Amino acid sequence: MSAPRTFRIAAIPADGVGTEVVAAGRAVLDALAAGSSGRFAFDWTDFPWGCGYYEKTGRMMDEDGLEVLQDFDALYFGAVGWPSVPDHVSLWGLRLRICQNFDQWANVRPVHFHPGITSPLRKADDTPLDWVVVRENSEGEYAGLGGRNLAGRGPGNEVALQTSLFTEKGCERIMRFAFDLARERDRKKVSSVTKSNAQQHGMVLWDEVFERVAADYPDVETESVLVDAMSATFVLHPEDLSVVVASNLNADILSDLGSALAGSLGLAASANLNPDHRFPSMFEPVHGSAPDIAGRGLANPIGAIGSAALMLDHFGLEEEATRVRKALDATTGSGLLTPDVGGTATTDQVVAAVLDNL
Ligand code: GGG
Repeated sequence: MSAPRTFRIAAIPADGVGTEVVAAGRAVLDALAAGSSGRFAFDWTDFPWGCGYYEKTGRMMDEDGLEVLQDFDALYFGAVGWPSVPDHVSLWGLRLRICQNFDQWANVRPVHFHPGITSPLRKADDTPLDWVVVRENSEGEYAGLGGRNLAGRGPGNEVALQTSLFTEKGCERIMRFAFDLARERDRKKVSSVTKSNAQQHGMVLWDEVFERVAADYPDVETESVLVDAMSATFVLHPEDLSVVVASNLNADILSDLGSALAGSLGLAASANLNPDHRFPSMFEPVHGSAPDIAGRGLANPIGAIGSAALMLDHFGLEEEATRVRKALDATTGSGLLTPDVGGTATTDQVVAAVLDNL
């Protein structure tokens, strides 16, 4: 038997339902490790960062937090945001700070349709629907460039500038990532999404790079679609989709649309990857902190558990990842659902069922 592998994971539940869903994913991972006959283990360290921490310290995370996180094999994140802290302060102070500092430039967001969950998209012939949004996660509209209060303008005349940054290297690496992913899927197709008719600098560069990269993947079908048209395709022809690659903002919006169409934002998993493996990658549900249901035991843990499955893939534990996904499908298929997807089950009941189905 080869030596057991211990994966060091930093748990950052952050705000609201983040605490409940990170605990859920952790229970599933710990159950797998307990049943692995010592093949692998998870060594967890908790970080109490987030809006509560900000209220006490004026910071969303410790000053040396990035240095500390650097030594982990992966980061498991909950959700950021709380009404007491402006959203741009909490987002930039924690989630984006981690993603950008660890160059987690590929954000993979599968849109998966679970059995037993009603979706407006299910076709009469039950065509299987399954696609992945690949979000450029390091630049674009989230470059953080711009400013306010330009000189010489008084109250009522303030001007704000928010600049997008598109680099040829940034575009190329996310596109190659999307093409490589498409090659692993049954449907070998990449849809590139921009608004390049209106955004005539950065997004035209994006289109040009896409065309150049596509030439290296003649076996993969391609299309370039404007984001408004792609939103309609998500609703009207989802069976045409396989891998959808888009800039930071467009992909964020499209992936929320995808998960809502699959039944709920609470279902969507994601991986913020540093594919170069120089820094830790971060796994988190797509959803936010949901202050309206936080602390009530009603959060849907499926997105967070699905994100834990993506972490298992990242660790090379693909068999275990598949077991988790099957357990999730078996759970939803049995009708045990949280209120966001039409059921009455609590978070804990869903977690118990997933553990039973493992
Ligand atoms: N778990 C994801 C999360 O906490 N999202 C909070 C949020 O507001 N995200 C905006 C973004 O990432 O663009």
